[in-house]
Amino acid sequence: MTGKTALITGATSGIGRATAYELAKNGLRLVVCGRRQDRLDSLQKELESETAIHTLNFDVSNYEAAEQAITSLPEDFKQIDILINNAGNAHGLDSIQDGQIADWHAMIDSNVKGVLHISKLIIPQMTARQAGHVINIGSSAGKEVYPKGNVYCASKHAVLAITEGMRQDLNPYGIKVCAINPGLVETEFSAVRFKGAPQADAVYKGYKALQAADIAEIIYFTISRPAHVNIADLLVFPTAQANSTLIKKDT
Ligand code: NDP
Ligand code: 8X3
Repeated sequence: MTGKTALITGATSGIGRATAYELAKNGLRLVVCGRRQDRLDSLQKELESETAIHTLNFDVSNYEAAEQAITSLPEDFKQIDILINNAGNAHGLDSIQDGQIADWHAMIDSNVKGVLHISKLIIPQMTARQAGHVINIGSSAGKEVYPKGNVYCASKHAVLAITEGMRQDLNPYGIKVCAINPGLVETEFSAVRFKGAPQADAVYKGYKALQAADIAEIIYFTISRPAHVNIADLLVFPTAQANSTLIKKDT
């Protein structure tokens, strides 16, 4: 793995940020992406003594901005060996009749179109080299639908469909494609979903949720398997969680 370059979207928080730390620790070079420049700057500062790191500030839902950012990569960061499509969020938790159009657009634009945009910009260099690894961060919400999850669940079902499509289309090129599908992970995810409202605090109370570092370790395990091994699809829950709605809480 040492010397390979990974591009991580959504590296300014949660799973993406923890993955940047885990991969840097294991000698991977990094291109880290997000929209919050102060966080990209601090990530660069914290990791630059450990590995070569380059930051890119763009919105994954904006194809032109993404293209400009990827094109701007300096020569020694242009080859991306591992693409981690992680950027995304839920926006709102509402019954279908009450959902906000702006929330639906945000989820489809970031979680679905964002994955397609960055994949379109990176995969052609992988097919040209006949090598590469794409990891899409799906969700347990891509495998089941829960009440009021409607559009978020649809976006993550789409991520799984895209992942399967990629695995088939990229099979002739020897490119590995994987979806990692977490259940509840304690990150800024719920603060974003509930727009900072107090409901967000309750989501991770009364049980031990997965931590971002748990998923980061799984991502490193996935990318560090031997050349002939592709972890194709992985579902991971906290022990307290059996499915999207069955969670064993202390009280
Ligand atoms: P966080 O809110 O902590 O992190 C989300 C990251 O995505 C941030 O770095 C944010 O960066 C980035 N991001 C969001 N939208 C965009 C956008 N339009 N353009 C560029 N960057 C964007 O949440 P998580 O770490 O939990 O989420 C990461 C992924 O994991 C998501 O795809 C989420 O759906 C998935 N997931 C999360 C689970 C959980 O329970 N937490 C469970 C299953 C899956 P910035 O704001 O700086 O742009
Ligand atoms: C995040 C997990 O259950 O909030 O994808 O949808 S959940």
